[in-house]
Amino acid sequence: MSEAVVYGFPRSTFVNIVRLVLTHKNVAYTFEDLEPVMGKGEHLALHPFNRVPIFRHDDFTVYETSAIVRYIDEAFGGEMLTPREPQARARMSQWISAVDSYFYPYMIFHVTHERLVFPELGIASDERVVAHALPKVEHALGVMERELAHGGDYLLGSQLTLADFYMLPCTFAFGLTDEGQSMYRKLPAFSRWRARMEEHPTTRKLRASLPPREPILHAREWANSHRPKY
Ligand SMILES: N[C@@H](CCC(=O)N[C@@H](CS)C(=O)NCC(=O)O)C(=O)O
Repeated sequence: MSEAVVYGFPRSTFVNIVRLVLTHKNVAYTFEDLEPVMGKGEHLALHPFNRVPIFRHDDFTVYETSAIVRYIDEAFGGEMLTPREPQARARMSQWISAVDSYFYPYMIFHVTHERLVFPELGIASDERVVAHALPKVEHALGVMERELAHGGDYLLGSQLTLADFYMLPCTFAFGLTDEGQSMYRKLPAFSRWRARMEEHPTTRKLRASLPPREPILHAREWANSHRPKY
């Protein structure tokens, strides 16, 4: 029996992408909470760029979420989440890259950190960071709305792919902010996709297994190290 381990901290957007894919494919895995050692030697030995997730499968260790989920999809059984056809694969990769470049940085790194993560630690929001990010989020979600308005259930139309699970955790966390909720009300096709994904048995199963949301303690340091300056 092979061993699969996800290393990260529970509220991490990228960690939850990996956990959704493992859950969907019915892969048994253990979760190692790195919160107490984030940025320390034990963590950096697994991820030299000081991030999570890291995934270990027996003696093979890999970091970077897009590499991890592609590996999981190929290395384990269960429903394939990668299309066979080259153009559909390219479209899936396009969405994955778009999450990394155009959705996550503004929805999570900027707005969610300022609205949720920092206030939970007693650190005031920087309104300039939020104001800079919101038009970028609006643009990104508008692109997604137009794609989904063609009538498909998922980002690639009728097929659920890695791209949908890649997008979901960002839209979940941003949806906890007031700005997210008011933006979502103006996006009917996106909101239908979000409801479909949130109600998916895979999402429900993972959510039911997660601990209650606690403040991200090591994020106190992000106010110095990661916060954009405008
Ligand atoms: N390019 C990385 C990004 C991962 C990332 O930014 N993870 C965040 C959590 S969602 C993180 O590790 N933050 C920890 C920190 O910055 O201290 C990937 O795709 O895995």
